[in-house]
Amino acid sequence: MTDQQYLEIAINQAKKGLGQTWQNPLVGAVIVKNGQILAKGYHHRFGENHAEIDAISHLKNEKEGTGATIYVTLEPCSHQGKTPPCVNKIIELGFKRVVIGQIDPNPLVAGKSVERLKQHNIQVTNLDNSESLNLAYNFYFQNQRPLITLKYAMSLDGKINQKDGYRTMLTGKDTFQDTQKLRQMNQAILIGENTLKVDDPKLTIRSNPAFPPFRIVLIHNAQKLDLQQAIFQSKGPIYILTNHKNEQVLPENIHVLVDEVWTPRKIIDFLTQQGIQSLLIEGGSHIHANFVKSNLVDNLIVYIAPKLIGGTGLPSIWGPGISEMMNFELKQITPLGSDIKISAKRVY
Ligand code: AOF
Ligand code: ZN
Repeated sequence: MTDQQYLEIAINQAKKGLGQTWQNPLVGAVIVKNGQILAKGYHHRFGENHAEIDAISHLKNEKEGTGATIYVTLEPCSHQGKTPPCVNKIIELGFKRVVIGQIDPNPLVAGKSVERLKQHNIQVTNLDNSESLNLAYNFYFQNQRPLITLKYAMSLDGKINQKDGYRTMLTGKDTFQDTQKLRQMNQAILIGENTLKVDDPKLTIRSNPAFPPFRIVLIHNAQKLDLQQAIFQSKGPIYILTNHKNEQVLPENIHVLVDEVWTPRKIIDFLTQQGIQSLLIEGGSHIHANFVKSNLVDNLIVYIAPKLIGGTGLPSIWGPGISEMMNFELKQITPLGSDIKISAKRVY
């Protein structure tokens, strides 16, 4: 088998951790000696062993590592985090060669392990083919902010409801299922106060994942929250971004952060400090417009329902305008029951 093929196996291992690794990357590893796969492993869950250590733990005997090649989808770590540096273990066991799928963009690592391995005469090959495993993780470290996805459902005439202040169900159950997956793929979800009032959403994932996304709500005056609203009845961290102090006794999952104005840039800076690598914006149209205006949109997910609403409906993006159009590259067009999903990526 070729290096590419072994790394493919490691990539498939990595995918087993999907939904469990929170802000850590998906990583897989395969140990090979004399053309034989001796062990496979992956990062199972946030806080637990890294992929390399998991694979090593599946060797019959650690000594088998001596003279072997380890294929890892991400450069091994060189720092003491929640677990000790994997690069030390690779050196200690006397691996002969390390084949990686990408350099770790985390500044704590960022090429340091490759250097150390080479200093110990361990051969390193970077196949540069594993970036798609961790798009948001890579984006976060390369851009020092989360990857931002704007999502909305609209009619054929581009409206999100029949009238401002009213909830209109536009899309069907297949779209609902898809939006659940989309939430699961993001570490934070943002909505504004109108959406909170009108839709009364829970913003939860019905499958109850181990690390639910942070739910962020922009509320102008959060002095008195309506704790009967569905979002406050469900578990998981909630951050209220507001300009008025709250005076209630709140459950401990609800955090209120006060600032004079919460511009898109400030929201993103706050999420960056929290280590949030991906943000899904779920409405309403004013928040959409503000993020567009601030040039803070990387991906678009638009669900289109085959309906016409006419003149009274609120447009999907409504508020401050922009002088130049934003360009997107179409990534996918997917029929979902009677709806259509359009996925697009920003191009500069
Ligand atoms: C993982 N799993 O298999 C590898 C990682 O806090 P820690 O100790 O879990 O360290 C997390 C960092 O370790 C992560 O950001 C990445 O730089 C590096 N490699 N992380 O969670 C793994 N190989
Ligand atoms: Zn590690």
